[in-house]
Parts: sequence; structure tokens; C-alpha cells
Amino acid sequence: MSFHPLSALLAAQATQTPREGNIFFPAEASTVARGLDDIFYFILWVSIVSFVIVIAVAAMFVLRYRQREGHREEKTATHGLGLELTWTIIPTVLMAVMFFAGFKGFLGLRQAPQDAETVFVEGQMWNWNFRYANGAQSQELVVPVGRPIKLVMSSVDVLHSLYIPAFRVKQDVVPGRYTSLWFEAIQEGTFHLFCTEYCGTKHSTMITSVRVLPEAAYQAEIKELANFIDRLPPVEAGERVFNMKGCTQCHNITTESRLQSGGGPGLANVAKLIAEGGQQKFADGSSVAADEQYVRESILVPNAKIVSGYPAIMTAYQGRISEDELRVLIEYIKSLGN
Ligand code: HEC
Ligand SMILES: [Cu+2]
Repeated sequence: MSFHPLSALLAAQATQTPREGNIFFPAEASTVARGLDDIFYFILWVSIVSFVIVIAVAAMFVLRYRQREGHREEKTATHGLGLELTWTIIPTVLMAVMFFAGFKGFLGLRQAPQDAETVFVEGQMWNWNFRYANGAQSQELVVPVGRPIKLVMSSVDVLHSLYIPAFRVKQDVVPGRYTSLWFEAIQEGTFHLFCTEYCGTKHSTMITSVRVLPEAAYQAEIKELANFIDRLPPVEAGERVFNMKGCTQCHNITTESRLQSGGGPGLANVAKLIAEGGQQKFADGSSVAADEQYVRESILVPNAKIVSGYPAIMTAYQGRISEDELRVLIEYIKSLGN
């Protein structure tokens, strides 16, 4: 508590206005962004100045003391106490400032404030799903401005990593455990949120937005997002579930296949089969009547029957989708045949 210069430096950071975006960084849109950027610029400038000094002195020595006619090695001093203290103490102080500022910033990033609101995040190849305290779900992250939010994150398949550049926060999302991060947005607007850990063919499409809204608009938005299954007609509600659960990453809603880009069959095919009372054919040569039960199984346990000509890459939704969601989703898929 008595490290005054540093406390002053850090306190000054907290009260300064956030910068606009520039060549290095997007706009500073969270409470921690300004402080983290200041440390970055501090380290950057220390590196630039030291680089110039070291190179300039080295170049000067190379020129001045090079071997040439009429010059011989002279006896010189072996020590220069003043010089040695200078080049030890100054870098040590600079390093200490970097360490303490960085360490304090790191602790601040790890410790979510007590009153932070929790939003659960589920990462999946290749989609994000956000769940709010009132039961709402969304595919874009919606948050209020000026209030701390804690993301508690897990993955249903492989390692992902959630990154919001404008907030300067990033954290791995790991199957089989929770990781978390927190932030407080200080600016309304829409910012990028994406996966920054290579997670398969369509990793680069695992991108969405964070929408920062005023408190009242945020409350209205998550209220609208909750209980939509009870409010909307099944097909409309089903379309929302379809978008939210990442189905769009691998399926067209027409008859067109996505096999070429690592996806699955166009879902209008199965819809047409259901409408005609047809059979779906599978990789092992068997077939089954296309109906609600088949679609249900295809979603919950996709590998039970593999559609002929496709790889078994669809992740199982068993345990990750409610009966209500499943019901409207199936209604929506059936409607694609029209
Ligand atoms: C990672 C890519 C991927 C995602 C995400 C995905 N699927 Fe699939 N899906 C496939 C593939 C590939 C097949 C074909 C192989 C098979 O039968 O498992 C398939 C098959 C299906 C079938 C059977 C289609 C037919 O013609 O018989 C249905 C229905 C289906 N998916 C629905 C969904 C729904 C609904 C979602 C979202 C909740 C979803 N899928 C998410 C890749 C995916
Ligand atoms: Cu990912």
C-alpha cells in the first residue's frame, strides 16, 4: 500500500478517458481496457527507446574502435562503477514497474466483483450460446452498460477460446470444466466476439457480437428472449432455436448440401421425405421411415443413423436441448418442405 509512484500511476489510469480505436487496438470499451493498453504502450516505448540506445551505442563502438592502420589496442579501464550501477538500476526499476502493473492488472482481470451478473456460455463447433439469469438464451451476447458481467463458460466438444477485443478479455473454453472471465462495458454499441483457438474446419465462422445496451433496453431484450417458445407460433419459435443452437453452421434450410464445406444435408430434404411419407437411407445400407421420431433421434443422437454420403461429425444434442425446444425445432424442420 506504500508503493506510491505505482499506485499513482494505476490510479491515474483508472480515471483517464478511454481511447478511440487505432492501428494497434479497437476502441477501449471496458473498464480494464485503458489500464491494460497503458501497460502495453509503456512496454512498447521502453522497448523502442532501449533498442535505439543499444543499437546506436553498438554502431558507434563498431565505427570508432574498429581495427585499422595506425591504431593499436590500448589499455583501458576494466570497471566503471557509475556506468554499471546505471545500467543495472534503471532497467531493474523499469522491469519492476512492468511486473507490478502487469500483475495488478492480471489480478483485476481474474477477480470478478461480488455483484457481477452471471451469464453462462456454451461453446460448440462452431457456435456460441449465451444463457441469462431469467432463462433467456441468445446467440449474440447482450449486456448492460456500466454493470459488471461474469461469463461462466464451458464447451460441449473441443477447446475454444472466447475473445472480445474491445473489452481486452480472452479466456479458454474447455470441455468438462468451467472457466470464467468478467468485464464491465463502458460504452454502448456492438463489438466483435469470436473464438480465438483453432477448433476445426469452420473455426473462423465462430464469430458473433456483443451488444452493449442501456440498462432498460437490456432488461427488455432479455425479457423478449425468454419464454419465446410460449409466445410465438411453433415454426417461428423453432426457427429461433435453429439459429441459436448452431444448426445454421452445418445445415442449409433448402435441399442444398453443405458436404463440400464440412457440413450436413440441406434439411428441406428430410422435410420433403416426411411430407411424402418416404424413407431415409443410411450409410450402413439400412433405411427408416422419415418422421418426427427420426428427426428427434437425428438431433439427440446423430450418430445412431448416419445419412448415406455424410461423415458422422454432428455433435449430439442429448441433454443440451429441452423437450420444448426440440418440439418447435422439429415443427420448423418439417415446415421447410413447403
Ligand atoms: C457440426 C455440424 C453440424 C451441426 C452443428 C448440426 N448438424 Fe445436423 N447433421 C450434420 C451432418 C454431417 C449430418 C449427416 C450425418 C448424420 O446423419 O449424422 C447431419 C444430419 C442431420 C439430420 C438428418 C438429416 C437427414 O437428411 O436425414 C437432421 C434432422 C439434423 N442433422 C438436424 C440438426 C439440427 C436441428 C441441428 C441443430 C440443433 C444440427 N443438425 C446441427 C452436421 C451438423
Ligand atoms: Cu472455437
